[in-house]
Formats: sequence, C-alpha cells, structure tokens
Amino acid sequence: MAGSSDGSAAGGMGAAVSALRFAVERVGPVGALDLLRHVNQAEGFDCPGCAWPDPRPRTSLEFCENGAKHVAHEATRKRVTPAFFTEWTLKRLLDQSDAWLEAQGRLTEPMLRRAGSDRYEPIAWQDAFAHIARHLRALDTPEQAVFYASGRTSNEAAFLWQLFVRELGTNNLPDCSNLCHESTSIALKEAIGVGKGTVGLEDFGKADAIFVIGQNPGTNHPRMFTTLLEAKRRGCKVVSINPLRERALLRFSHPKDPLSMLRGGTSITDLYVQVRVGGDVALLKALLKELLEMEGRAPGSVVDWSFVRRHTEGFEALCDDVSASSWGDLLQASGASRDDVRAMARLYAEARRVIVCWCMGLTQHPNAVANVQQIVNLVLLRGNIGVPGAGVCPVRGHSNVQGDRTMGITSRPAPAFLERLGREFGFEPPRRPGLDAVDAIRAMSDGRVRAFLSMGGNFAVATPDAELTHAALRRCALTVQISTTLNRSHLVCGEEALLLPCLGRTERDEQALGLQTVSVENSMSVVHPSRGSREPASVHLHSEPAIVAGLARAVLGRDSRVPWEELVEDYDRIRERIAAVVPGCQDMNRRLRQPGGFVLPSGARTRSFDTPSGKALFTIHPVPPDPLQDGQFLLMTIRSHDQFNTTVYSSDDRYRGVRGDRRVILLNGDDLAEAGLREGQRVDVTSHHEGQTRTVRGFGLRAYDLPRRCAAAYFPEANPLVPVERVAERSQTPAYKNLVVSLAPSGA
Ligand SMILES: Nc1nc2c(c(=O)[nH]1)N[C@H]1C(S)=C(S)[C@@H](COP(=O)(O)OP(=O)(O)OC[C@H]3O[C@@H](n4cnc5c(=O)[nH]c(N)nc54)[C@H](O)[C@@H]3O)O[C@H]1N2
Ligand SMILES: Nc1nc2c(c(=O)[nH]1)N[C@H]1C(S)=C(S)[C@@H](COP(=O)(O)OP(=O)(O)OC[C@H]3O[C@@H](n4cnc5c(=O)[nH]c(N)nc54)[C@H](O)[C@@H]3O)O[C@H]1N2
Ligand SMILES: [Mo]
Repeated sequence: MAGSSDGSAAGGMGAAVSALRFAVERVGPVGALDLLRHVNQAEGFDCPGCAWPDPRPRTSLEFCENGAKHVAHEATRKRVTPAFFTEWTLKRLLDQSDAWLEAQGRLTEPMLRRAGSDRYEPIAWQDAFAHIARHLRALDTPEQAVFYASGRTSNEAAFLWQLFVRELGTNNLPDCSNLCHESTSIALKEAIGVGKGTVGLEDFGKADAIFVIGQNPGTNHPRMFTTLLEAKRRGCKVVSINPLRERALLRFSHPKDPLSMLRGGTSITDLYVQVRVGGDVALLKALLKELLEMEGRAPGSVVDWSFVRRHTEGFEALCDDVSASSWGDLLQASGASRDDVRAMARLYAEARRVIVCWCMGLTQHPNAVANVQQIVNLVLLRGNIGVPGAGVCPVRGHSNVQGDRTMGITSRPAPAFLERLGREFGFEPPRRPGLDAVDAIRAMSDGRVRAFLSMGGNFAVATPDAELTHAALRRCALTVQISTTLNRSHLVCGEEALLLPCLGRTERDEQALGLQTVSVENSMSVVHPSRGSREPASVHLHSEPAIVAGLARAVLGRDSRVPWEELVEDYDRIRERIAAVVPGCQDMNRRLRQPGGFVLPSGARTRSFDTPSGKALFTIHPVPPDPLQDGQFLLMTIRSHDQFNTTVYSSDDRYRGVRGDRRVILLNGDDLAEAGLREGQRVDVTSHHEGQTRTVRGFGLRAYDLPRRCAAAYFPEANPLVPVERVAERSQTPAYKNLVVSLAPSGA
C-alpha cells in the first residue's frame, strides 16, 4: 500500500542528511555548518521553524531537520533584485508554482507596482512610505484598511505594528492565529481563564503520561522529540490520537543519538487511537464516560474530588450529559472501539500526572472550540492542571505567534489593554472590535475594505477559498507586503502594490545606537532574546520595527504621539514601553538578559482561574451529526514533511512515502475499492457546503492507513476547496480539516 508507514524509524540519519543537503544547496558547505551552529543557542537567533521551547541547559547543537531547512531557506544565496522584476512580468510570475516563487530567494529592494502596470519597479524607501500614506489618508475612515500579521514577527515589531494601527484608529488586526490556534485561545480563556497553555518544558520531565492529539510533531515540531524521548526513557506513556498513523509517532530516532539509530529508533506511542476526522468530541466523551464508570465501580479511584469541589464548576451537569450519551453513538462517531476506550481510560487513570498536547488536528473544525474544551474536561476530572507534570499544552505553530498576541495583535483587544496603551502614549485607542482574517476577506470582497497591509505571511495562499480571496485582494486599491521572500501574495495584489523587503531572524540588525536584539515568546510562555548574526541579504533591507516606524511617521505625520524614530534607535526603548503596557513584562529589559529569559505569569498554572466565578469550567458539547452523504468523504488538509506552511521545499513527503507529487488525495484502501477507484488514478475533488460546490482537478489517488470515509490532501494545494463560510463556531477559524468532499474520475 503506497504511503502506509513502513515500520522504520523517523528522524535518524535520513533527517540529518536531508537537512544538510538542503542547506548546502542554498548556502554552500561552510555557510551550512556556520548557520546550523547558531540556531537556538543562547547567543544566537531563535529558530523560525516552530514555537517549541529550547531545552536548558542548551545542547551544543540543538538540531532539527526542518528547523535547519527553514533557516537555510532564509539564508539562501539567491536574490530577487530589480533586474529580476524587469525580466519577469506579473503575468508570467503568476504562472509559476508557489515553490518556484519561494526558490527565487530573498527580496532586496522596495518595489512598486503602479496601477495598470504589469511589472514591479524599484522605489526608494521614503517614496514607498509616502505612497502608502497618500492611500491611507485618502480613505473615508481607517476602518477601510486591514493590517494582517503572520507569526514570525518579533515582539518589538508586533508591538509597534498594533500601536501604529490603533493610533491610526482601527482594530483591524487579523493575524495567522485566526487561521491557527484561535479556537484554542477562545476555549481556554473561557474554561480556565487564560488562552494559553499551562505547562513548562520542565513538566514534561515529571509527567506519567502525555497525550498527543491532532498533531504531527515528527514533521512540524521535531524538537519535541528530544522531550518525548526523554520522557519515554523515564517510563512515561504516550497516547496518540490521530486518524493517520504518523510514522514519527510510531518510531523515532534522534539524529544526535547513534545508539538509538542502531536500535532502529525508539517506539514512541504506547496506544495509538485512529479517531475519525472530526471524531474527537465523541472520542473524548467516550473516554470521560469510561472514566466515570470506573469511578462508579470504585469511588475515589479516578475523580480528584477535592480539586473538583474546590476549583471547578459544572461537574454534575457534565456527568449527566455523559451518562445520557449512548456507547453506540459515541463509538460510531469517533471510529474507536470499546477496547481502545478502555485502554485509554486505564492508562489515563493509572497516570498520576498527565499532559495533553494538541495542534491543528483539533482547532480547524466547525466544533474546534468544543474539541479543546473536551480536553479541559478531561484534565479537570483528575486535577491534571496547575501542578508539576500536568496540564494543557497547545503546541503553537509560528515561532512567535503567541508573543504577537501578547503584544496586542488581535482584532478583539481587551479593554484593559487599550486603557494602558492609550495612557502610555497619550491617545484614545479605538474600542470597536476589528476584522479577523475571514471577516477581512469578506470586507475586501464586498469593497468595504480598500487597503490591505501585511506584516509577513502569505495571505493569498494560506487563507480559505482561494478564488474568493484572490478576487478580494485584487479589488483593493492598495496592497502592501512586508516580506523576506517572494510569494503569491505579491502577485495577487491590489490596483497599486508595494513590496517592502525586511531583515530575517538570522540577520544582524544594526540601528543608530548599535546592534539590536529582539525578543520572542515560545509555546510555553517563555520570553527570550533572539539576535541575528548573518550579514543581511541586501544593504537595502530594513528591520521590521524600522519599517513600521517609517510607515507610521509617513502616515500619521507630526500629529503622532509616539516618538517613532527614537524608539527604533534602540529596541530597549521599545521594550520599556512594552513593559509599561503588557502585563507580566515589567522590567523587561533586565529580565530578558537573564539566562533563558523570563516566564509570563498565568493564574491557571497555580490553580487560580481568572474566570467570572474564579473556578475552572466543565463544559458540555454535543457530538456533531455525521455530515456525510453516501459517496462522500471528510477531508483534512495537512502539511507534508517538506514545507513550511505555504513555502513548499519539495514535492516529497518522506515519512508518508509520497514522492514527487503534492496533488494527491489519501484514502482508505477499502473505500477506494468500494468506489471502484484505483491507486494512481486521477480524480477531481469537489467540496460541498450549503449547496455550494468547489472543485480541484487531477488529484492522484493513494491508498493510506486512514479510517473509512476519511481523506487527506495537502495544504495549500487543497485550499480552493475550503468554503470561507465553513468556520469554527465562535473562533471563526476555517474548517481546513473538515471538508465534505466527493470524487469523480478526472476527464469523465
Ligand atoms: N516543518 C514544518 N513545521 C511547522 C509548520 C510547517 O508547515 N512545516 N507549520 C507551523 C504551524 S503555523 C503550525 S500551526 C504547526 C502545525 O502542526 P500540525 O498541527 O502538526 O500540522 P498539520 O499538518 O496541520 O497536522 C495536523 C495533524 O492532525 C491530524 N488530524 C487532522 N484531522 C484530525 C482530527 O479530526 N482529529 C485528530 N485527532 N487529528 C486530526 C493530521 O492527521 C495531522 O497529523 O506546525 C508549525 N511547524
Ligand atoms: N488548507 C489549510 N490552510 C491553512 C492551514 C492548514 O492546516 N490547512 N494552516 C493555517 C495555519 S495554522 C497558519 S499559521 C497559516 C499560515 O499563514 P501565513 O503565516 O500567512 O503564511 P506563511 O506561509 O507562514 O508565510 C510565509 C511568508 O512569510 C514571509 N516571511 C518569512 N519570514 C519572515 C520574516 O521574518 N518577516 C517577514 N516580514 N516575513 C517573513 C515570507 O515572505 C514567506 O513567503 O496558514 C493557514 N492555512
Ligand atoms: Mo499555524
């Protein structure tokens, strides 16, 4: 069967060789070694690959295959110069693949596409800012502009970005979190009073069991395996809940551990439950039911009554709901067997301390908020929160996506935050909630928004409903992209478009008062420094903070209450302001210089829940009805092993055994046979949503070890299938992992 796991370990030499080859191709042999030496070292830069924390003390080479690739991609020797844009019209560039665009290398100078022209031409920085200022000043209201941010942006740049936007007068600050962990933030804030995880890396050293739900860390957070392997060595149990049998979760060998490689790796997962796509609420409800039945048989054996009575509310209602659900319904909807559930319950109840980790497999469904709150139900039941070795651990994607939120990048800021921001800078921030990512697409699409500015990211490709989003961006009078490398969002642009090239994480950032350091916050709320060491890709590049300051000065003029130039001369000055505005960041400059930085405070870590009642909430969630009709499949869109979000490095997905093609769709072999389809055949995939259909053509069929009636395809090739209206309740995150699709042979 193509693509099912072949039993050999993930990681190991394969990972080391793949990373080294990739780096040498881009930066040469000497450059490759130098680069890899500096990633995630105390004096070096934070790896832009993911938000998993660094171990302390740091190892001499905190190696990770995919981190190394992301760094090498930024450090490439290739350049996109003005000469490149003379040669390439927009029309011709649009015909190239996303992978080709990214492979052209680093942007070197600011560029302008004038209205009606089919080319970008160079423009001086000051003229670029003046140009943007003219556009923004011509709007009827600042609400006609949106300011997207992706999660690689440093705390300092993010803080200035939201300050500029709010001084301009809008909260239109959509971000990649809207597409990512928004469901987590909303679910956790309501249930435990804080929208972030409650564990630190040290807790993984004390846990008796770790649940990994809807996450593929072998590809997306390889450094997590250092932690998982250590936990396994201590005898900690790992439960994986995933429709797809991900190879690294089965066996992994650390590229730095020759012994483990010789042994063929370490088996990671003790219990693998192949839940149906979208079946997690049912599965976790089944688990709760089993646990409560165990408690009924031996009172006091499962429930932590003293915690439940003292710190929670809603437990009785949860028990009533769970006992009213039938085993038949729960097993059917989850796809799990009763034995799976019994084994999970036994393992959970036998473990004294449990950590539950999750990622996009839970957050990108219509009932994503419910998914996350079911995890909270599970941990509260046994008091697995706010004590060493236990808690909830949403694993973030972009390396500073959590920090950007802490810095105020959100369309729905807390009133207290705005209060402090206004007081610090002496202006009245807007109170009206702004547009999130999906609302921004709608507003551009119907002409309410006329200008789109983007701090990093690739909005045209990462968002749902490619056709609608492209039309929406094209309707804008102005689009501006602050970026490192070329991508489709630079081509699918407004009437006038600007590219503002910036320094990357790995590069030296020299300002008037010397070499600068930025800060980032990892998935576990640790704020730490990051300092680039490489020569910038071009002498014309500006840092992100300097670009925001230049933009703000040009747009807001002398009326601005913010001393933009002064702040950018020395980032310590930005941090002094952050310290005054952002809770938990007091004395930021001193604390950032402590080894390892500092941890942001969170009540839930000490069982002090910042909810209206001061208690953590058990919440009740219905099992969603089966959305499929005969002949339909529930499709998840996932990352391959060789991409970073919209940046595709190659068409191979090594661990899943898929090679040379990303336009594929993975299906259970029995489903293929039943539908009269065969492996390798090309099909058109149509998504169905409230009477609308969307189709992508010519996807190759692969049989894969997936539950019946589930399917998988790659992000972003499948994004044209995602209806903009199919979003998670309450968080409005696109249901990228929950698309109802049907298949038809291509050309039929
Ligand atoms: N190399 C690399 N690293 C990255 C990224 C990258 O693209 N490349 N992206 C970064 C970003 S922004 C993010 S958010 C993270 C993403 O990290 P992940 O969330 O690990 O990434 P996905 O590929 O979206 O995979 C989701 C996993 O969820 C499973 N899944 C899908 N549907 C369901 C479901 O209904 N239930 C359950 N239980 N599981 C399900 C899939 O089988 C898959 O294993 O990674 C970050 N790190
Ligand atoms: N179908 C489907 N769609 C998805 C997802 C999915 O699972 N399935 N996942 C969603 C998720 S979790 C996320 S987070 C979003 C990601 O959405 P985005 O964050 O918008 O997209 P990225 O692909 O990470 O952005 C890549 C671009 O960022 C720029 N860049 C890189 N480094 C820097 C830097 O240091 N500074 C600046 N200014 N620019 C930089 C480069 O120009 C590069 O082309 O996609 C979402 N879309
Ligand atoms: Mo993400």
